[in-house]
Amino acid sequence: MTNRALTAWVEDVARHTRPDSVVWCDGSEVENRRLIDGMLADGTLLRLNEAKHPNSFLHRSHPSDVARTEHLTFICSDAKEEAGPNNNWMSPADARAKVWPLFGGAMKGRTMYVVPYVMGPLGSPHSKVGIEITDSPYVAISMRIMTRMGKAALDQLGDSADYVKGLHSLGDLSPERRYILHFPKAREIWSVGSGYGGNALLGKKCFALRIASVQGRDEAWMAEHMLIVGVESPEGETTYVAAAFPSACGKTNLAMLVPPPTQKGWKVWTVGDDIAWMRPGPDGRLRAVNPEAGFFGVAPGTSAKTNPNALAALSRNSIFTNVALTGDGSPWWEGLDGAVPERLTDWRGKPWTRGSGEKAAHPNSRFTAPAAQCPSISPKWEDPEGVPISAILFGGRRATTFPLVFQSFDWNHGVFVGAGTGSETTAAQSGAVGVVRRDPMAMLPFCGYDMADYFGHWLAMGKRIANPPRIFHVNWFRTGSDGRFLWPGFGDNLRVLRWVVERCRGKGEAVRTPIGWVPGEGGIDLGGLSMPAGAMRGLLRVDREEWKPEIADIRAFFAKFGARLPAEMRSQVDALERRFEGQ
Ligand code: GTP
Ligand code: SPV
Ligand code: MN
Repeated sequence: MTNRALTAWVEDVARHTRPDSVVWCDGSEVENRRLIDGMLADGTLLRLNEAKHPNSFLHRSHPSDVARTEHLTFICSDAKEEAGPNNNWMSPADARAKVWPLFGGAMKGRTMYVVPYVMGPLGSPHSKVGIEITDSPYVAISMRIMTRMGKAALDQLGDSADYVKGLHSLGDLSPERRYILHFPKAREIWSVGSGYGGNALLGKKCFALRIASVQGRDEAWMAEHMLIVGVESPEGETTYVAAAFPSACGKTNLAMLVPPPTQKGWKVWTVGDDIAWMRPGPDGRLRAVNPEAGFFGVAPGTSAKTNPNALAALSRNSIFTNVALTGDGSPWWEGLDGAVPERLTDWRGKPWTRGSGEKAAHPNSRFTAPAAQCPSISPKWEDPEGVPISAILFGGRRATTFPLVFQSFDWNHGVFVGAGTGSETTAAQSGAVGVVRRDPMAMLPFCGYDMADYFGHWLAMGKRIANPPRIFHVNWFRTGSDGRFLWPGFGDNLRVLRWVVERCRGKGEAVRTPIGWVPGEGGIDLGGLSMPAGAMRGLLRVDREEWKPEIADIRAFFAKFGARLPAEMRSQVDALERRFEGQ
């Protein structure tokens, strides 16, 4: 190691946090074994049934530490206005003064791991290096799955000072002393008091979205909460689609979609399931890479019926967090195939019986699995140039108002559609579940600066891309009067992707509505589906009465940004309202 600035920072942190020892992670198999053995010995990990789940482990996080905590997440830009009304803000000086003491002696009795990692394919012009210092071996082994971790990252970094510094300590795991801080100017992250997912695996939401969104703004690219898929037609033509849905709203599922048997010849290839880094390529198209190397996916609801590719991906070499455990040492969650076992150990480690009325797995329990193990992984998933994106989908969970799919009129209108997206909240963040909140581009919790400026960045990017992707909105979650989902979803979402692909190719039947282009009758292939009569009409309906309060809500949300909101966004709401009035 010849990177002096890096060693100096590590020494500085060690002097303050006082670990018993410091380990620089090389990412090797031997090192991984050693960390796992240590955690098996102290109970941080439990080995699963080796025959059924080779080299796989269960981790239970602290019961008060099971999801991202947005109210404890801060953007520490110099000025409050830079962070915007969408973020909590502390001045960098106040943040450092308040939180540095929490790291004081925090690693006493623990090992400090220095985890070098690359986000993006090794050596790709899209990729970036991060260093996470952590006292959690669970974080270290998770980073080995989720990123390109260890020696390769130090090699890529060399003596450069261009890396994102991440400092993480479990602290005492108290929510009272939990802070997730981002210093966009210093390209630095401090996280203390949590060992969970997006709070602790700093390469993911903290770097690849919050810090990277700022880098993207400064360097003319985009860091987005998006899956990336290739949709291959029977003729062998592959169209790449990126899609932004809020947390626990279907990205992993769409990324790994298995077409229904009636859709002969269609294939879907997984490039990424959570984050996309995108920049205009020399060919004038938007090129996207998946900065991650693994999936940190929602376990509940994952089954052979909904997502067989995820099940295959997590069949070995995987870590499970807060799932339930069967008598034979297998992971279990609500929605998994087969009969619900009579007895289980629940996510807290307590005995559970069927009929107890409680969930055995935490609703935000997750699997951590290597992307390379996914049967649908795209041959291009590590292409250093990225894949060319033809369509961007926005979406959310909406019981009403939003049709199954619609296409925007053009890029700027598409940006408005993304900016106006709302979704019912899920268990992926602490707080109430099922409440509609505006979640522009599924980035509300992840945009590292003022979202009004972020909308401006999107508008500006449209001008930089000679051949921009077409922009759509999808909603798999509209319900009928009985409260049930009208659309079968999952594999059948391919039918919607086909319409999207056709529209990108200048085909596909569509009807103009005030909100955009909606598939015409026969626009979506329903062959082999048995849907109740009228369901499709209900799914595609654009109802003026439903849209009135929606538009009012978008206006109220936009108003929070004051004069910073791009004028284009206001003209887009006005135009939408006028189109309804003109009906
Ligand atoms: P994060 O990892 O939190 O960013 O979430 P994600 O967007 O990857 O979410 P994921 O794909 O794991 O979806 C989680 C939830 O959405 C599960 O409860 C799924 O059952 C449900 N879901 C996904 N796709 C569909 C669909 O097409 N229809 C319906 N009804 N539910 C879906
Ligand atoms: C999300 O909440 O959007 C996730 C999980 O993908 S976490 O990594 O915890 O943010
Ligand atoms: Mn996510």
